[in-house]
Amino acid sequence: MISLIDLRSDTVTKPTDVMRRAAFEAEVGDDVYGEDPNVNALEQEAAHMLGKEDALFVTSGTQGNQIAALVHCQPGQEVILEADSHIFLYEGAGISALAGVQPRTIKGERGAMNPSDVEAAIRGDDIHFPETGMIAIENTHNKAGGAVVPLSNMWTIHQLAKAYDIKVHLDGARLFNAAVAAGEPVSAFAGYTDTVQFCLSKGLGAPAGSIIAGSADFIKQARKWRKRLGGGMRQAGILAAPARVALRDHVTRLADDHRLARQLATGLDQMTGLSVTNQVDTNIIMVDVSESGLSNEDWINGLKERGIQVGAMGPGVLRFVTHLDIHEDDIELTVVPAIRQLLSANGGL
Ligand code: TLP
Repeated sequence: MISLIDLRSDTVTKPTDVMRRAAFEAEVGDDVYGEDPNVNALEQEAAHMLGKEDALFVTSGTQGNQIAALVHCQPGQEVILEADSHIFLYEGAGISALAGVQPRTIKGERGAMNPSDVEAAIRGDDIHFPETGMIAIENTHNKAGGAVVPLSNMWTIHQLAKAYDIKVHLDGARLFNAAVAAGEPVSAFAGYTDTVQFCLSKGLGAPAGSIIAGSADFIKQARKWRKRLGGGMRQAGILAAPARVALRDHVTRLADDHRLARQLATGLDQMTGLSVTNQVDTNIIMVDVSESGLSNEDWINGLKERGIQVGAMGPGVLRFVTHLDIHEDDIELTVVPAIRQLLSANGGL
C-alpha cells in the first residue's frame, strides 16, 4: 500500500520504532489502582516539566479540557474563552453537556484575547448573572493557524483572574510547539495558568493520550472525574511508555516541523490563486483557496489523487500541518509540485 503524505493534522503520526519497542517492553500494572509504573513515571515527568504539583494521564485533549471545566466550575456558571477556540468549536459543546456551564466567547487577535475584553466579560454579583467559573486560553491557537499566544498576554489574564478569584485553564494541545517557537520552557506558559492540558498525540508523536496538570488537590478531583468519564485505562503503560519516549526525544525536533511549515508556506504563497492567511509561528498553515477556481472538495480530492491529504478549516480554507512523519523531500518533491500541477491542470498559476 502506498502511504499518502498526510498533512491533515499532527494527530496522524505513527509511533516510531523506538516507541513501539518501548510499548512492547513496557512493565505495566493497573493504573486505576495507581500501579502502572510507566503511567506514574509519565505523570511525574510531565508535572516536573510543567512546574506543577501533579499530573494525570488522560485519554485525549478533549477529555483533559472537559475535566478542567468539571473541576473548576459548578453547573450554571460561565466559561470565558476565545471565539475560535477548540473547546468552543470542536468539543461537542462538552462543557455545557457535561459541566453544565455556558460559554462566553471573546474574539481574539491571533488567538490572544484582549485582557480588557476578558475583564469586561467577568460577571458582577447580580442575581440575574451566571458566575464566571473559568477562563480558558488556547496555546498554540489552532484556528489562528498555530499562533503562539504571547506569555505577556497570558500573564496579564492570569493576574486579572487571580484578582477575581477565577481559575485559568490552558488548552495547550500544542503547548510544546508554542514553547519551542518562543524559546521558552513549557513551565513558563504553565506558570501563568492554574491548570494545563497538553496532547502527547499531536506534534510529540505519541499514539494516544494527553496530560492534565495542576495542584495536587486539582489532580485528586480530576482523577475522580476521569474515572466517572470512563477514562480509567488499567494497563495504560502500553501507551505511557511511548509517550515518555515522545517527551524525551521529540520536543526539540518540533523546530524542524516549524521550519518545514514556513518553507511550505512560502512556496504556497507564491502561487497565483493561493494565499497563506496566517503568520506561520509553528506547524500549521492556513491557505485561502477561494481565488483558485477550485472548491475545497476539488482540492482535497485532487491532492489525494496525487498522494497528499489535507483538510478543510472553513469555507475556502485548507489546513496543512507538518509533523514527525513529514520530511523535507515530501514537501519539495511531492507536495509543492502536486499543488502546482493541480493549479495548472485547472488553468491556474
Ligand atoms: N485538534 C484536532 C481536531 O479536533 C480539530 C486537530 O486536528 O487539530 N485542543 C486543541 C487546540 C486541539 O487542536 C485539539 C485537537 C484538542 C484540544 C483535542 O484533542 P483530542 O483530539 O486529543 O481530543
